[in-house]
Amino acid sequence: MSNITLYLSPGSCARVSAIVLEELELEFETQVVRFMQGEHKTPTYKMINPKGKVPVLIYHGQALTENVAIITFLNQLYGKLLPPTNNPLDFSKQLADLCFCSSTLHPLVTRIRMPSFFAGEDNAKTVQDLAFKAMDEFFQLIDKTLSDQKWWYSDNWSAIDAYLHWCFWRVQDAGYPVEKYQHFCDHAERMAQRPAVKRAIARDNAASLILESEGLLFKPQPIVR
Ligand SMILES: N[C@@H](CCC(=O)N[C@@H](CS)C(=O)NCC(=O)O)C(=O)O
Repeated sequence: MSNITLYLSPGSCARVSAIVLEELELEFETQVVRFMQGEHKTPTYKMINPKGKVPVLIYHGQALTENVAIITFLNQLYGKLLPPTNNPLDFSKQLADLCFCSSTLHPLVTRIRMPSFFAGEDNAKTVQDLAFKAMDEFFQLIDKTLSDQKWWYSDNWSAIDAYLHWCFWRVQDAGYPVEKYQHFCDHAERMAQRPAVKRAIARDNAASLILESEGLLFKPQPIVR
């Protein structure tokens, strides 16, 4: 039995934590959370994560939630996930970039992917249209940053790239016009080539197969445009 377990639901932002664990080449188990059954809102699951969300990292028996916290924790232990620095301001800037992913991009990803969750079926398209519009500003910023560098931090791959990649993939899947952002598309291609990313996706796919076999795979209805 491994000392590290990641609670995930396929396609969810837990993929960000799966990618970084794979990048670190850590041995870990995955535990599939059945959203369609409301497993994440049960008292048993809430003993692990009272917020009723994935991801949860169980590290040597201790639970840690939030991608930003998981990434910074693992980086403190193993390095490699963020550019090394002892400078408090530089570290805080890295934290700001992680928070940009989790607090600015992620909520828009969710509104693009599952607008009816927030607004009901009748208003879903309006919410998605607004989220498309809001996302454009940030995708332009990311695209510009990546215009003359391979990764968010120049030549150095970091966990920010994993987070950006998940956001890209999620909105692409929901019909967002990612082709408008050529440098971000190139970044996605580079990410897809990384063995760690391939392994994380394989874990997600395995989890999807389990849920599909149980009739519990969540597939949001695409918005007709
Ligand atoms: N800020 C959190 C976000 C966690 C989150 O929203 N997870 C979603 C999946 S992407 C979830 O568990 N949703 C289930 C629900 O809210 O019912 C993080 O980065 O870990």
